[in-house]
Amino acid sequence: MKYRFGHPFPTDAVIRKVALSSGAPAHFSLSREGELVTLSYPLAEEDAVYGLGEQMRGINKRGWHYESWNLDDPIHHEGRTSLYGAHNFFLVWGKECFGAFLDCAGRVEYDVGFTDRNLFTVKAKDFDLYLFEGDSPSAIVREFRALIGRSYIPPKWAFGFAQSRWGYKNEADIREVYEEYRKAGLPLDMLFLDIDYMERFKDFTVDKTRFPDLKAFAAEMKQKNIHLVPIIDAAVKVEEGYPVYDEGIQKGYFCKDASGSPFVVGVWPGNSVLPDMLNPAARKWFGSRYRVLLDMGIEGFWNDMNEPVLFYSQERLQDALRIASETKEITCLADYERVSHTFFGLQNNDGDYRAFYHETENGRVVHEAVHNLYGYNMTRAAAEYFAEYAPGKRFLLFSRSSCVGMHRYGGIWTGDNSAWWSHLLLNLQQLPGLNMCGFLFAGADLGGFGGSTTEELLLRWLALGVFVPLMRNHSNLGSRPQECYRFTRTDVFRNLLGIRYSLLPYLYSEFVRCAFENDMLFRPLAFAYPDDVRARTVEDQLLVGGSLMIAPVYTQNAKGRYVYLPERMKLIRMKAGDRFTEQTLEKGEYYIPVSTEEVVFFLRCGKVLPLARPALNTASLDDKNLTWVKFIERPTAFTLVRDGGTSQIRKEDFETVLVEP
Ligand code: MIG
Repeated sequence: MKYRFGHPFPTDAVIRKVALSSGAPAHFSLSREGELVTLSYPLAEEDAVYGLGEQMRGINKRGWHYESWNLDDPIHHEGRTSLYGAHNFFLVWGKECFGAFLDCAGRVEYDVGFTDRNLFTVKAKDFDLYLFEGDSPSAIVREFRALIGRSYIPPKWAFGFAQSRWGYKNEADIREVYEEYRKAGLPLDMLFLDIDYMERFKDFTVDKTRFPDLKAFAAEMKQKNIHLVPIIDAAVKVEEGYPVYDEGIQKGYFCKDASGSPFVVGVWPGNSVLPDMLNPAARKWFGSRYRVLLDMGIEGFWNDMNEPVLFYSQERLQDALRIASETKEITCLADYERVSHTFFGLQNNDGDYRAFYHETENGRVVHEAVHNLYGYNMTRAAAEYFAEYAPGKRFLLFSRSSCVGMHRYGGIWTGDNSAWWSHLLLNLQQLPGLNMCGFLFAGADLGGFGGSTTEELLLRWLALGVFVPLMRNHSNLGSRPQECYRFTRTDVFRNLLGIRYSLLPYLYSEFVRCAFENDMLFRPLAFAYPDDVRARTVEDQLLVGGSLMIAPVYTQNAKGRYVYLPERMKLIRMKAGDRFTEQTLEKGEYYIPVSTEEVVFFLRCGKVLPLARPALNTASLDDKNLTWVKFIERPTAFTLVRDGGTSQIRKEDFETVLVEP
């Protein structure tokens, strides 16, 4: 059922035509204040609310308030309400079971039992509301996903391990990381280039003093089975003579202020302009700029700063400077506050998001009304161009900012987390919400982006990361270096990374299956064991695909943890290689010892798990000779996907293997 409120801007999130229903939507009561619509739903004690994509605060979202307003938040602690993505799908489950999607380009506010524990409200203007009914959460998610289209599938090499850091500044740095990985026998598929590869942070340029011949370097690395993955930022430097700037200005492709002049903002390159990602011609043009790097043999990118981040707008900065210079003396606190606030308020200021415009197919639109579509359309720009550049080829592409709809074009990483134990748990808790919205290719910065990681935190984080599609160790400029060879127990890191490659045939096959069947790769226990009251509240364990349950350790100095088994399962312990030990456990609560040297997980009853020999990279992974871990009494089918990994997957690439007990 679909209902319209106000005049929604078309987001292209939905790929099917759905007729508008008449009358009032079920489940909610409605109220209006001007254009703002509030949907209210009374929560019963047993009601849980799932979804909202990458939002923080648990798998069950009840008990807090959230906002869909794409925002760069480098220190996202529990007190915050919005992150990088706008993922407006949720599912209410308790006395009834239904799903809702707000197809909305602007701000949406959720109060999920925050103000009143028993009341859930959603506030927005100009949106389409889709309601989904079904027997189970999984069925509802499937319905929603069918409506928004198939999830992006990256090339197979993108399921390998990636090392990244803001601070690798030239070819020598990248080479050194590669050499260290190789010397230590640590598996690796990708090395990331952060903004320092560019010439003064200018998109689609390469600093010749740092990377004299990126094309040759990329080819050499590819020979070694390493893909270089450069970053692209949203904003374009203002600089005459820089072709991307000149062309964009000449064609009128940058966002403009009310008077029609390009809107100037400060980001890494200094004064910059924002490509109008919502103008189809500008989007096409921006996408085609990736060609410079594609021609150098680059096959993967990450799109950053596309909320979009505004460190300042030129106008607001001038105001702040004026206020400061007019204040000759600070004689009272009020003077101080006036001056300091003008500066503190510069970044990502709401007023600035109201001060520039997009030229869309539907006319001129103020940015504020379509804010959440910016990163989505930057990524779409790239993906649409890749499809033209090399039809049928799969590229790696993921973005920091996103909105439902972008899941068809690329994956995401969850932005600037911190080297905190709580963010390891957050990583786990974000995954089901993301999967519900079609973001299957996702991951967090392993080890934590900001702050100082520790060997123990990184090892524990990797023990979760081995199950997550995007497995990337990434960290901030100036933070403690955290490449896997930086610590004392290199052999343990080697084993953990090796386990990732052993698990790859399973993960990859299940990922592809989930994309084709609109399934979730990561499910809360509640979804699989709906009648189990205990399972319905588990916030720190997940099902991974059809066969596995994981329960990672996420506290410091732990020697293990309590795990809830909602049914009989096999505990699998892997330390090195594709070797494992197994132990059958009945349904119940257990304290499971888990050292930092192993990956422990559970095989569900009636299921099988293929394991490959560990490999140094995906290219040398042998997915023909598999060992099967089994918990079955009769022959059981498993669907393997063993395609070449670089061209579009077809149904014919699915192989059903019958595994004997
Ligand atoms: O404002 O390019 O989230 O992954 O390393 C910081 C530098 C800009 C933010 C990204 C992070 C990246 C960093 N970027």
